[in-house]
Amino acid sequence: MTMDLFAATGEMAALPEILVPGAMVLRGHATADTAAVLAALDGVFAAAPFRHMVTPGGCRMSVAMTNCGAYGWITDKTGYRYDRIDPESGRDWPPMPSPLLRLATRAAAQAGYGGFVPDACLINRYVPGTRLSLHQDKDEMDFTAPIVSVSLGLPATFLFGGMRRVDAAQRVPLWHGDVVVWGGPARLRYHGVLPLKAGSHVLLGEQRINLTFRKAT
Ligand code: MD3
Ligand code: FE
Repeated sequence: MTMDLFAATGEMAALPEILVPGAMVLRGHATADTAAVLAALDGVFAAAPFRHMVTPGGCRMSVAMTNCGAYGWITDKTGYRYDRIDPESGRDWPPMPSPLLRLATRAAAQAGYGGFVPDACLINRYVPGTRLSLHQDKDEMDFTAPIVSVSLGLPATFLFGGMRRVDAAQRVPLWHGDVVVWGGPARLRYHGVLPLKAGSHVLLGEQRINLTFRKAT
């Protein structure tokens, strides 16, 4: 008798890919969580709708953003920061739904960061043409904590640079369900996202949603 070892899920778990020391791609790690995550996000989007924030330089960001968790990342004319209050509603950000928190802690543990407890989840929405220019994530208090990112919907090309803006960047394709854990020596690298290509995803339509789980405080 020939056993089908992969019959239970219909897919093989890919081995974690190490991009650079500290950066690990878990291909498809969130795929099985898609339905629970999207259902939980509906509640977040109802309480804290996507908005286009303004950079300190006065530019409207093409990426639409919102947050859940105790803290949310915001930018306005006065600067970038984490805040407990959504400036659009004047209320707390919606709490981080359990399926999201569980996904983030599970992925972090798999990448070697047991005990990661995010207190912020920034949610980015890209439509075709939207990009995110090269930047560092350095508004958090504790750079020993990793950042966990979850990609949903249309694929994107992620740019992963070095410690200086001018350092050459490698291109990494990210697909629906991919999870990346960025910690250790990768935590302060420059990174960005190339303009999203047109397309339609079976579940999310003409958009990409990226969740980044962070320890803000
Ligand atoms: C590498 N978001 O929200 S996630 C961001 O796809 C952000 O929306 C991108 O960059 C997106 O700040 C990329 C991957 C990511 C997130 C944080 C990092 C990569 C990182 C922090 C350090 C190094
Ligand atoms: Fe970033």
